[in-house]
Amino acid sequence: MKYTTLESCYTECAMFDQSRVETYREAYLADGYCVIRSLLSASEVEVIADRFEQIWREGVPGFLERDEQGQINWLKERYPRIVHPHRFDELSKKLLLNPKLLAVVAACLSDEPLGAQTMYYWKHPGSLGQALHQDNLYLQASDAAGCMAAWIAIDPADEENGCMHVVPGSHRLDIICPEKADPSQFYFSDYVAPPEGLSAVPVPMSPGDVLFFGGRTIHGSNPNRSKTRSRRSFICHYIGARSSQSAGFYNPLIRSDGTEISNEESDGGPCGIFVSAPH
Ligand SMILES: O=C(O)CCC(=O)C(=O)O
Repeated sequence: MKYTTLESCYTECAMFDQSRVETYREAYLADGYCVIRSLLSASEVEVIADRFEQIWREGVPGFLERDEQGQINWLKERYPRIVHPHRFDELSKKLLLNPKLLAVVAACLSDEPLGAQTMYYWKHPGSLGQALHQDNLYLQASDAAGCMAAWIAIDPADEENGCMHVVPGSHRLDIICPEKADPSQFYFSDYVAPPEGLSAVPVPMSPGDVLFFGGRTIHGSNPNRSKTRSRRSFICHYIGARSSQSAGFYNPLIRSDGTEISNEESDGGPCGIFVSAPH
């Protein structure tokens, strides 16, 4: 069956086994991340993929315009993503507030999750990767353990097309000040080297699998080296309601009922720079 809205897919939410949330939380607390296989159904994935193919084709007036060459302005050839689609796209906002994602994030954070950011990566063949980094350098949630991502695979993701890598155990570290990333491999300038004794592991995923990771967990991805396969993904970032401050770029934050609240703006990160850009 082909759905055209996420609402119709939500009936499949009933298949989500709430009793397993505690197991996911334990894995998250032990390693700094956990993967839930097939958390989103094939129908949900299809609705998301269709919507973003439409956005890619048509653009979004005021948010995603095409230039004279027909390129979408800030999506240059090797740049793989758009940021904050939930601010112009209702389906993306619904996905940010998807009850399955919120249930897992709430359990892992032991807090009410507030939606802070969405991103969609097309990561077409040849797109650059995103060097290893920690998200809370950018979100600056004042409760350092209180920010989290839900990374949803739209395509099969593996080492060839630039799947995610995470550094197990790095969630126990403080925020590390980044070095410069190699611009021939990564479109993002910051790079956090895993400290001695820790190393990055690839996380291959299938469509509908969701990778949850914390704001201090070191993670990133390599370039897409496939000649034919994109590595599409939808990503949600959350800040726990306990954090009264966070970076202004993520305001307004969105509660599960869709209402908006704004945190006090954080007055700077731990590395002596204030980064208000997306990461
Ligand atoms: O999808 C990727 O390649 C990187 C995503 C990421 O680093 C993030 O969501 O924080």
